[in-house]
Parts: sequence; C-alpha cells; structure tokens
Amino acid sequence: MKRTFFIVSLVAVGMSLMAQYQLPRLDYSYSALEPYIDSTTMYIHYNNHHAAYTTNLNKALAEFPDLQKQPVTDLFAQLDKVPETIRTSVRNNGGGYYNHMLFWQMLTPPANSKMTAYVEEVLTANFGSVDRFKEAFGKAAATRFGSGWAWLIKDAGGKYRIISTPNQDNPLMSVVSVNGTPILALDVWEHAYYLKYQSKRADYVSNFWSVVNWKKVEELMKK
Ligand code: MN3
Repeated sequence: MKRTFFIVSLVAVGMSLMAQYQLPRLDYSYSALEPYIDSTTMYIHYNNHHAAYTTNLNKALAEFPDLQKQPVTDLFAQLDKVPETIRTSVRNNGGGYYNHMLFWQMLTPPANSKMTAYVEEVLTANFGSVDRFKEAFGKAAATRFGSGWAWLIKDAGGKYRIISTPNQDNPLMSVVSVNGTPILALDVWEHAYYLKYQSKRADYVSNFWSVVNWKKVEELMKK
C-alpha cells in the first residue's frame, strides 16, 4: 500500500515537473472587478476555463519536449511547423492559455482603472479621440460572431489597429491575417459574461471600460 502511494506520488511529481505551463496567479480577488465583472464569473472563468486550456496545452506538448522548451508565442508564430497531430490543440489551448493570461493582466479593480496621459495621447493620435477608439473597439467586440476576442494591437510598423479573432486565435498566430503585439484584449466568449449579462454582450463591452488596467496598456505600448 505504502509503496504504491510512493510510486503514485513520484509519477505525480514527475508529471508536474514536465508540465511547463501553469495557471498564472491573479493579482486581485474574484470579487475585485464587481459590479462590472461578477465574482462567480471570475471564479469559473479562471478555475475552470483557463485551467482547462492550461492543462490541455501541457497534455498536447507532453510528447514533444523540443516544443515544450520553446515559448508558446514562438509556436504561434509558426503554427504550420507544429506537428499536425497537436496543431489544433496548440492553437486552441495554447491560445486559451496565453490570451487569458494577458486578459487578467489587462483588468484591474474599478478604483485603479484610470487612463494615463500617455495612453490618451497614443489613442487620440491613432484614432482621433479616446471615444472614437472605444467606439471602434466596442464595435469589433460586438460584431465578432460567436466566440472570440477583440484586440488593440501594434503592428510591425508601429501602427495601432483594432482587430477581432475567432475562438482562441490571437494576433501572434501565423494563421491570423493581421499580426501585431497585443496591447489590449477583450474576451467575448459567452463564458466571460453570460451569468451576469445573458445575451447583452454590448453592456458587458461598455462596462469593460470601467475595469481596464491602463497602466498595463501603457507598459505594453512602450515595449
Ligand atoms: Mn475566456
């Protein structure tokens, strides 16, 4: 009995050492984004959805130690080089792992969500005004059919653009037509808002502006 337990423990430790990707720590509590994003949604989104993408990414890569060693963003950039048997899983679960990691960092409690002068300047220069930026981003989020993400990205030429992607695709992926560095992301999967907003995605999108971590946005703009 004891011996079996010991072996099982060793296998468990071995598996967790092999697993490269881990659910990142949240910098705030599940209830910190209330009333705009509710506590139950945050709990389920993080512990069920994000955790599942992370576990499944590790599973997909388990038999490919060379790929495990590469940053997942390198795999996104060359998805066609990822073995066909795991390509879809790396795209969906790798995307899910990475996109949510970014998303949590781009959110902050409402009291901290204050736009910085630098971000205001960049958005005004690129989109005419902050309101016009929000309108265009909101439209990308509202009109993404089915599940996906809205993004503010900085392309290779340094130009800021708003795009949306289906499923867990992101602007770093070779399969996505417009590439760039993610600056701001919004999850518009129903799992991100349905408990509180039901079918009113537009209300979720407009409330998102109350919990954006603009300091993080500035940091990403300056990278
Ligand atoms: Mn999600």
